[in-house]
Amino acid sequence: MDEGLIGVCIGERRTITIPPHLAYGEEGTGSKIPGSAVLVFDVQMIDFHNPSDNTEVTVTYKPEECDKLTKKGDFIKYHYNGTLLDGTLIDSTHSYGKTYNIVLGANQVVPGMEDGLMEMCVGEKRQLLIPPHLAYGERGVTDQVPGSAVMLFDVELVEIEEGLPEGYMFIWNDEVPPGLFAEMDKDNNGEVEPSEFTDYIMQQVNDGKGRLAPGFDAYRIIDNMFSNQDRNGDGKITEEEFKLKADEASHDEL
Ligand SMILES: [Ca+2]
Ligand SMILES: [Ca+2]
Repeated sequence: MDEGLIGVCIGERRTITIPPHLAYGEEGTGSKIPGSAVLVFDVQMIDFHNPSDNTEVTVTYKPEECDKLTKKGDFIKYHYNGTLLDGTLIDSTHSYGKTYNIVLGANQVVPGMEDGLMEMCVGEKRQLLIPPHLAYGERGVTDQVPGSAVMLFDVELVEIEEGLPEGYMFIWNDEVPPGLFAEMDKDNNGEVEPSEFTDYIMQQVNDGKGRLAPGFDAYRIIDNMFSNQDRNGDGKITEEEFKLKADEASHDEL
């Protein structure tokens, strides 16, 4: 059957005759196929795809000004309308009346969608033809997407919020303020408690002095930053711990 299907095109019908040594041999199989049987198949090719196929991107509208392009780590808002090749509607943001929002490159959508949304500018519209292995695979999605479905998405990029450099969850917009530890330790007890830490970081963000990675929960990021500084895990950061971490130049260092 493998050999009989090589070179067939979509829509084509073929009769494939398979001799026993390329089918079930002298033994046969089950109760229906006796030994040494010649098998004759009538086949019609409905559709096929190749695992090396990529997402096919067609730009359907490009704004005159199209300089700022999406990249990994950006928080983006977009509209989509997703159908099967025969036009069957799978899902559309327009039916919810709001955009779909993701961090690009964070595996929040199928790989083909992620590819199709890269290097796109606000206002741009594209049509994405996504092969099954970059969409919902051989299994599909129960009651929604059949197995091995090629997906067709119309997408429109609505907004980009620029992400941080890869690996960073917080960055300073300018120089790191001197006397940082003392500034964070509001009550001056020689330790930075979680609330002091959180207040300080949020203050920097609100004042435009620092930036958190967009599209993630701010308090979760700050919690992680705190744990990272609190070397011995006792729930507070001493000046000594703070210095040690700063020397290591970790990614979301202060
Ligand atoms: Ca304190
Ligand atoms: Ca500690």
